[in-house]
Parts: sequence; C-alpha cells; structure tokens
Amino acid sequence: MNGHATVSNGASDKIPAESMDYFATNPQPPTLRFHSAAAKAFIEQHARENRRVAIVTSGGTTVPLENQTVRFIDNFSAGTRGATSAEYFLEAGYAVIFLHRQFSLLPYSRHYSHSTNCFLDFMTHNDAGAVVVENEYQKQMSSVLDRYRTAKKENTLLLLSFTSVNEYLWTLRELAIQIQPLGANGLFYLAAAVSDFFVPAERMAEHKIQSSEDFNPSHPDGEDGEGEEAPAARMEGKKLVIDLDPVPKFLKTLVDTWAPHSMIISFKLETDPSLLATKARYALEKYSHQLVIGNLLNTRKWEVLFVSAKEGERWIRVPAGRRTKSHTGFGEDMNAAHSGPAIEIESLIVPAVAKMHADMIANGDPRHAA
Ligand code: 9Z3
Repeated sequence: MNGHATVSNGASDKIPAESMDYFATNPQPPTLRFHSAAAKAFIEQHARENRRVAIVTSGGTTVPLENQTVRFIDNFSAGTRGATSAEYFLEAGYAVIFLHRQFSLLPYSRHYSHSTNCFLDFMTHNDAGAVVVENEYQKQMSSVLDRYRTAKKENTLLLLSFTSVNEYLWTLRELAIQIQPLGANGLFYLAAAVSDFFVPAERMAEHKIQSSEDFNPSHPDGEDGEGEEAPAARMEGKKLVIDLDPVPKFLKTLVDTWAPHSMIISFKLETDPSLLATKARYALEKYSHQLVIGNLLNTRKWEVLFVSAKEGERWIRVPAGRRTKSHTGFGEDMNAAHSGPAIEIESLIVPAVAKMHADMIANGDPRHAA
C-alpha cells in the first residue's frame, strides 16, 4: 500500500497505521458528537428521499501552536470554491453537507458577506422608513434568496464548521462512516485547503508561548529537564522555533476504508504550472480514487484540470471575457473586453462532476469491478 505500514482492523480492510495512530493520540473535538448527530439525521432523511449527498469541504484549516490557542498557522483559502460549488451541487439536485472553516464563505450568504460585498451596501430606506433592497439589486438578491429559502425548506443544506486541522480530520472521518449506507450515492468534494503539517497533541504547549526569554522554560537539547519532549513550538533564545509533523495521508484511508463506495474528488493545488499535471496524475495513481481537480493559485478562478482514470486529462476553462475574480460571481470581470456576464468556474465544474457521478452510479465503479 504505497509504502504505508498497515494494521489489521478486524471487519474492515487495512488502515494505514499512521491514520490509526492519529486518532489514538489526538483528542476528539467537543463538537464531534453534535456534528455526528446532525449528519446522521440529515443523511437518513436524504437516503429515504433517494437523494444524492455531496460532502463539500471548504476553507483553510488552522494549526494551533498552543492548547489554549493564541497563535496558529493558517492559509489563504477563503472558501470561495467550496461555497460556490455547494450552490451548484444543490442546483444539480444533491443534498449538501458543507464542512467548512468557521467564518469562511457560506453558500448563498457569500454573495453579501465580507467587506467586498457587505449586505449593507445593498440596502436602503423606502419612503415609509422601512429597510428595503435597492432597486438595482432586487433581481439578483431575489434569486439568491429564493434558492436559499428552498434549501432551508427542503433541508438540503447542512452547515458544519471546523477550525483546526484536528477538528477537520475527526469530522471528515465521522462523515465518511455516516455516509456509508448511501453507497455510490455519496460523493466527497474535497476543496478545503488542508494543512500538510500539524502539531501533535503530545507536543503541544499548554499555555501561550512567552516571547521573553525571562519567562520561558528552557529545553536543553530539545528535551526538558524531566525527559519529556520539547513542545513543537518553542522559544530558543530569541527565536520562535516550530517543528511540525506531517499530517497522515488520509485520502488513502478515505478511499480504501472509510467511504469505499462513495465517489471521491480531491483537489490539487500548485503554484508552479510545470508541476500541476504531474502532481495531479501522481495523486490519482497513489490514491486510486475517481477524480483529481488540479488548480493553480493564480488562475484557479477560471481554469482547472480534470484528471481521471476514466476520461484522462482535460482542462475546464471559463472563456476570456467571462471571467470573474470575485467570490460573488456578480460583475468584477477582470478583462477589459466583456463578452457577456461573468461565469463562475464552479458552474462548469460541478455539472461535469455530477455527470461523472451519474455514470459511476449507472455503470458501477471500475474500482469495484471483479
Ligand atoms: C483547492 O485546491 C481549492 O480549489 C482552493 C480554493 C483551496 C485552491 P479558495 O478557497 O481556493 O476558493 O480561495 N483545494 C485543495 C487544496 C489542497 O490542500 N489539496 C491537497 C494538496 O494539494 C490535496 S487534498 O496536496
């Protein structure tokens, strides 16, 4: 199994030992049982209604440096890909579990949140003094509102949040186990920007790391006086030194063990264009799932590379003149020559994914062919 040590897990297949160790040594977040209960009820409803369920992950994960967290490592993701894609999955008839970084963009409200599109800029008073939406935004806002209210009424959107990479991993595993009864009707769309490195619980400082040497415990030779390991983040002289462990490769476990019958779509993010296709192909081979969507940091809003065993490689692109850099999808076309309203790339990605999923359901997953 790609060089992973494995341990037997009784009833199920083999789980890479590092994944087992992770959950044995890093604490279950307090939110897990609420998330689990909410997901169970949601999945049961949609199983009864024979609806496909997409688990969409979104936003960046934090890596706390202290248990009582003051400082943490974070990344750039605002959750645009995830929040936008979730809307298109709903439009395609899926129920969506939106596993997102707390305070990142949300489906529907993304159109009017954060400082670039504050909802207050869309409001005014009418003659009677009531607060109303400005005339020019009525149509747009009414369409977003209708879709939002439909999702609420039909209970097709479940919002679950995480902050740290630990919360993300525990919740992802829980959702994968919960979604198993749906078989091939389940889909994972892993758009969250998950940290590759973390501070393991046993090397996490309890309290705020003191920047002043006068208030810091010393850790000679990386060990403290009592033979315990030094915290992963610590002061050495005047420097803050952080040594992180790699996050185990959970995609392998997700594909092989946690959700072997779901369709799994991972994203591969690169900054160097010459690496993107190679790294996406490598991920597909390594994890043997259905689809890798490659994207580059600087062009991710208008082009992505689909890499799958079934269809090979193909680029999906928003035509020049229809591109948007905004997270709202309205206006802000970056090109001087506009040739029509802006197109969100997720409106092209999600239907293509849904079609591959429908084919997989109709024809069976080649991974499970005898
Ligand atoms: C992505 O590649 C997403 O498309 C983005 C979306 C994070 C670029 P935004 O939130 O950005 O819309 O601003 N997500 C996955 C990135 C990732 O961490 N992938 C792992 C990797 O590249 C593999 S699962 O190694």
